[in-house]
Amino acid sequence: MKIKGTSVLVFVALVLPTVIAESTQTCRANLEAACDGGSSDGWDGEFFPGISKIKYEGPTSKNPLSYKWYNADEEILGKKMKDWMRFSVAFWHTFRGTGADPFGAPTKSWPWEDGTNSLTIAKRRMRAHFEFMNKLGVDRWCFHDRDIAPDGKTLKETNANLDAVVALAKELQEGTSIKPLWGTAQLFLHPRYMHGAATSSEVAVYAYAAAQVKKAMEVTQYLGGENYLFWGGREGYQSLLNTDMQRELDHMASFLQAAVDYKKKLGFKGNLLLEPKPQEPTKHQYDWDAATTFAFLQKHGLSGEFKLNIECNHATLSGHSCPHDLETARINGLLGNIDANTGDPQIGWDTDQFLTDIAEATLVMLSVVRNGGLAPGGFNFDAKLRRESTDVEDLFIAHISGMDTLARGLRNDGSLAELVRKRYQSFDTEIGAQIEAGKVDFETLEKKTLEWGEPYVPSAKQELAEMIFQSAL
Ligand code: XUL
Ligand code: CO
Repeated sequence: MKIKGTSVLVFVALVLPTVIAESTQTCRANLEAACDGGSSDGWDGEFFPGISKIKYEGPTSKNPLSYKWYNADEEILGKKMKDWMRFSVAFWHTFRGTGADPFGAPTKSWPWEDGTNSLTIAKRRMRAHFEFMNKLGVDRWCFHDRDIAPDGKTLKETNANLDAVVALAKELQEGTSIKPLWGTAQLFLHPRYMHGAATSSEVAVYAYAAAQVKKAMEVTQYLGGENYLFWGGREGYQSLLNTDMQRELDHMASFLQAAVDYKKKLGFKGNLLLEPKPQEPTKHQYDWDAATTFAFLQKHGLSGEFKLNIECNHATLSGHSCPHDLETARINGLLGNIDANTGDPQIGWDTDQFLTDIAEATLVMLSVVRNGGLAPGGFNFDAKLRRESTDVEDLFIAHISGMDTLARGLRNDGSLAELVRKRYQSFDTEIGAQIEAGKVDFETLEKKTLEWGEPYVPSAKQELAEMIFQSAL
């Protein structure tokens, strides 16, 4: 194995002795050298020929392969747009999405794929991913362990596969500002996780999941990942009849506590993130929404150790709006990351579409600005092309459109601060301040009411609020 720089070698030797398997040869980015144990990954030249680096051309541009609103280095509200946004490509959708659905076969046949899940193609795919990020001008990416490297016959073999692809990713990152926004372990695809991972009825599955998370945390740190994520896709139930809910939730808390402990052992500085979703694939997922997840963290003494990754389509599945869950997370000090996507108002499942609604983006950005940004989190495009979109350039267009929509949201001032301030001004009084400080008892309030008589109740001015908001778009 080849890693440049002695400090990296010393670091790996001291802190992560088992992260990278020995003697795994990595493919060079330029593919001149043979790789994959002696044979090249068989792809020469560019993966996206004819598409050059995407540039900012301004709102009047008609070029679909240009940014109209996202101007990375432009300052808005005291920060560069790229620092507000911290955009990330989701490896699983962009490079593993096939267009298959429960009724239909894959529709996408990207030229670099050969229909296998081999290590050779995993490496070739990783090189395509880096060319994509470089051309898009996005320097963060998110991955599941199993997206980027194939399962082996044993955990050891699987880890060795992962090490081989991670070594290539590390090499491709070198000399760039690219790094993972977060990594995660895929604890939902394999049949062993059918009853859950941390909440499985089987202790050996709990242990397997722990081993998988341990490794995923290590490689995330090794790649310079800024956060580590848990999405509990199968942590929930299909039927309460056969479920010991209390026991499962306690197991989940023990699992997350062990992750906190291991993070500290690793010296991993990023945030641990939990991603709420109400259901799908389970009937009920324990991390239902931001409020439920917050209550779980508090009950189990885990608050302060985790932030939330709010996904817009998950928020709407839980019966909220995306801005509702963002604000719930924010006011509780938990807003750590956003999985930027949207659902379809007529479809009741997680369609993971790129967000193109400017009003929604304006409200999303309002929460982000109020939060002072998302760092070390960012916006991960947990979004995929429609099944019917099958051109390679569609991958670019989808991301550009999602990025421009959020950039436009940042440029809009959707804040109705003055209107909201006025609405609550009756509390900007001596008695109001005492109430807010929790110092007024019922007897005092009864006395006040007898003195004041029937209260004056003004208009909420909702239509005015809507009018002002619309004119900001
Ligand atoms: C599933 C989902 C996941 C997580 C990562 O709905 O959002 O892709 O973001 O496991
Ligand atoms: Co997500």
